[in-house]
Amino acid sequence: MIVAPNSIKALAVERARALGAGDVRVVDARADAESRERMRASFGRGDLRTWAYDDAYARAAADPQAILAGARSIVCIAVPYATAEPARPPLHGRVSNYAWSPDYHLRMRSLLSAVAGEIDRAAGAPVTAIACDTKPIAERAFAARAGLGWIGKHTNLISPSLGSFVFLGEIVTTLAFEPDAPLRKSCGSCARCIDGCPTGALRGDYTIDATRCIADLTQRTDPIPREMRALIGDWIWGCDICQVVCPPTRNAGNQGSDAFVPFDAATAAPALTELLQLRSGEFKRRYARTAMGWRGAAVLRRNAAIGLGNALDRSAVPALVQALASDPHPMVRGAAAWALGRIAAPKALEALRAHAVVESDSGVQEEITAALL
Ligand code: B12
Ligand code: SF4
Ligand code: SF4
Repeated sequence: MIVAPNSIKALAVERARALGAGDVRVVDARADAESRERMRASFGRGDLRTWAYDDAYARAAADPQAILAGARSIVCIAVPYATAEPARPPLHGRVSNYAWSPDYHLRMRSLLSAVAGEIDRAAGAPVTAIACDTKPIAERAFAARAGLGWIGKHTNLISPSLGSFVFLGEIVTTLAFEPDAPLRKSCGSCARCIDGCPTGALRGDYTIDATRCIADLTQRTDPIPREMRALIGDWIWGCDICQVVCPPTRNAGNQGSDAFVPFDAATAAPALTELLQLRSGEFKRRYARTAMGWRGAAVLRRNAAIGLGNALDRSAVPALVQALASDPHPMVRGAAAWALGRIAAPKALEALRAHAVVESDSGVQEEITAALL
């Protein structure tokens, strides 16, 4: 060891802050039994049945040894990302603020790698592993234990100074850094996120039925359950409602750096009829660089159709009729059928009846039948 662990901790904190971290805290890397139990309960209830999470995941995510053998500390980092919402004209979709700028995974990875490199250099050996979003680690629970904030009733980590619009990232290390203390805070009697959630996903006991969450629904690669579609409103990727209404997050304001400003208005608030025609070339050009680029163009076209159905605007009928007639993906044709049934203008119903005769996919046929009921 070239430098004492706590001097390395100070170095890491300083470097992370210089690179855009809003807060940095350390927790010891003991397995977190509470987290494991809460995850097991959540998976047992089926709260995350759209994800391939199981008991083995819960065990790994609650124990940093799964990421780095010999782990003794975790440097938990919060990077604020809230920036001002661009103007959104009628019939334009709404994108969550985490997805309207360059993919945060890349930015977080570069920040975490730089800080981890600094730690390794000071230690004189590789002693770190980094994680952000994609690895099995209970990021919010460890961040809360490190004192970055508390887990709110909307289930996100809320920093008292930054709010909940923060990305979380971790540097797991075999070095023993002095841990920071957790905060003694909770949401108290506040219930704004629960009242504000349009789908009833939040139970009020700090748990969520993620299958009802718009963030989950808009990422699904199979048809969105019919009973959930009207609740999605104009969101075409993710949802921010429970955080926008959250007092500490409102008070924190927009603390995201320029790196999180929307690429352009068309990415952050796309015209729904144009999005309905999105093909893979344009998809790659516009969305591959964002955090909404991993599910493909058809998912976004499907979401545009749902948004148009919810807008209940007859001017969208021609675009939906075209999608019903010619979209190559049955899921998109099915969503267009639903939207036409919801708008229920004479031309919309006529197109549904005409298309029923030629549609070969049984799922789309079923959507047409339901739309005409
Ligand atoms: C799967 C996933 C989702 C799923 C499920 C979300 C969920 N609430 O579980 C869906 C697609 C719905 C989702 C949505 C979003 N996500 Co997401 N998601 C994840 C991911 C990959 C795994 C989360 C997971 O394992 N969930 C299962 C639950 C059971 O476990 P858990 O959340 O880890 O931990 C719970 C327990 O540990 C427990 N717990 C443990 N100890 C204690 C103690 C107390 C006192 C309490 C109350 C609870 C508690 O509470 C935690 C929260 O319920 C994480 C990255 C990661 N590896 O952690 C990002 C992550 C949680 N997501 C993130 C973001 C930004 C979002 C969205 C805001 C994006 C958006 N705007 O659309 C929304 C928020 C929706 C919401 N209200 O939660 C951030 C959250 C940042 C933050 N400030 O908390 C993360 C951490 C990614 C990152 N690296 O920044 N997400
Ligand atoms: S992100 Fe939206 S749908 Fe999901 S829990 Fe929050 S308010 Fe509800
Ligand atoms: S809105 Fe209120 S209850 Fe919900 S997370 Fe924020 S402070 Fe907690």
